[in-house]
Amino acid sequence: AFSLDVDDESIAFGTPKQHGLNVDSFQGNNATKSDRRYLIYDVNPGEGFNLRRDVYMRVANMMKILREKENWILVVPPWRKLYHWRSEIEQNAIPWRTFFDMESLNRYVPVIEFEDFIHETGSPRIDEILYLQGYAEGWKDGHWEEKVDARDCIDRPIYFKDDDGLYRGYFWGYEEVFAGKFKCISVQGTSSILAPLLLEKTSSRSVFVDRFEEVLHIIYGQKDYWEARRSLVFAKHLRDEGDKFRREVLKSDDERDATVMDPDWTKNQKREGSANGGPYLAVHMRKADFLYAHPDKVPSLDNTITQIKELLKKHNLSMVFLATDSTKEEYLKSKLPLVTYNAPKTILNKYGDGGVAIIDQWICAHAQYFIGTCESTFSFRIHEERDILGFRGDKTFNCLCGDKELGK
Ligand code: GFB
Repeated sequence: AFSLDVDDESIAFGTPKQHGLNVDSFQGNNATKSDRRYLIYDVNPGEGFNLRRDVYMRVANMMKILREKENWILVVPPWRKLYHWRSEIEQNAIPWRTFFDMESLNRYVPVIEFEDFIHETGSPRIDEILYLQGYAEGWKDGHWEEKVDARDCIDRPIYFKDDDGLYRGYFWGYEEVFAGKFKCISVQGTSSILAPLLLEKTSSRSVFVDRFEEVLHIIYGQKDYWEARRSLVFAKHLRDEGDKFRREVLKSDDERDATVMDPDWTKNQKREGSANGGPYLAVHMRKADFLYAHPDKVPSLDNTITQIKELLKKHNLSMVFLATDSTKEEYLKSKLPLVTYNAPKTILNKYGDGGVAIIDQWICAHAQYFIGTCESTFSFRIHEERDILGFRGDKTFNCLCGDKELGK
């Protein structure tokens, strides 16, 4: 059994507490608190964890533009229970520090938790909500252009006006929180299109942009994308747990595997091929709702086993690490030299299904060879992590063939 001694109770969720991170230390942030403006955001509740990480990068890159003009601080939304988090434990109002290293995020743009925002402004008030949506009429004449306009709400708003004229609704379980103004905004384009709106069209000090997934990346795959991505370092307690499993079960550690990283991500510039990885093949096998959403991408058990056997032989490996959201038993019966990470109760209770998933991703990211499930953002994020660690592309950007592609 693997257990981790975490003495910092504030990391765990359930009871929001101050984490004490000091945004004033953010490089270049010399301004006083009084000129701060706050950008709070959130994503459609139905979206999964790894798309949410992608949306964070879109927001962070827009923050760069805002900060060229004004002292904007990013407020990250507490994690509410996601559709894929099926364990029978309380998983609401989870702070970001449960999953991510806030100091690393702060090296890219200044970021605070929502509870810090309330603490800092001394009030549960959000000045204004902008609720993003598409255009009711769709694209005109099939012509796509970047645009943004205040419009009537297409769907019935999830926030409502109370008798005092204040907007109430779900604010991550904080019942005292309310907003002063609310507007629906139709938008088509990248997140930069929102900058003039925030800088010039509103003077609200705190603005909550909901449904941020409606806007796209500013320059996908370019320098800013990767900087924002690299700043999304997993929380140390999760990396430590993954490292412990690597060491004790997979004979894998950073010195041997050439995956030592500087704690400050801005100092890491890994050359492709510099990382060797641990002596195992890692497989991410996405199942559950993927079986219905992307049936062509999920191979049968037999075909998965055949592909794994071929890879073991080709790469001269004798151990398989399997990360999956399916029942692991069927694979364990497959007679493959296979191991899985089975989180002890202490870890699950403290970090939830989200934390356990990150540990799986971390272990996959350190394998000599990785193969994931096509189209899964869970696998995409592992690809990126390996890219950052310095793995070769051909040992990273792989996905299992579905039965159709194999002609079976
Ligand atoms: O992360 P995610 O958006 O990736 O959603 P996809 C999948 C979730 O399932 C993860 C769990 O965040 C985990 O909670 N999960 C999947 C796993 N694979 C593993 C694994 O190997 N280990 C562990 N511990 N957990 C999309 C969703 O998922 O799939 C969409 O974002 C939709 O909402 C679509 O459901 C069908 O991109 O794979």
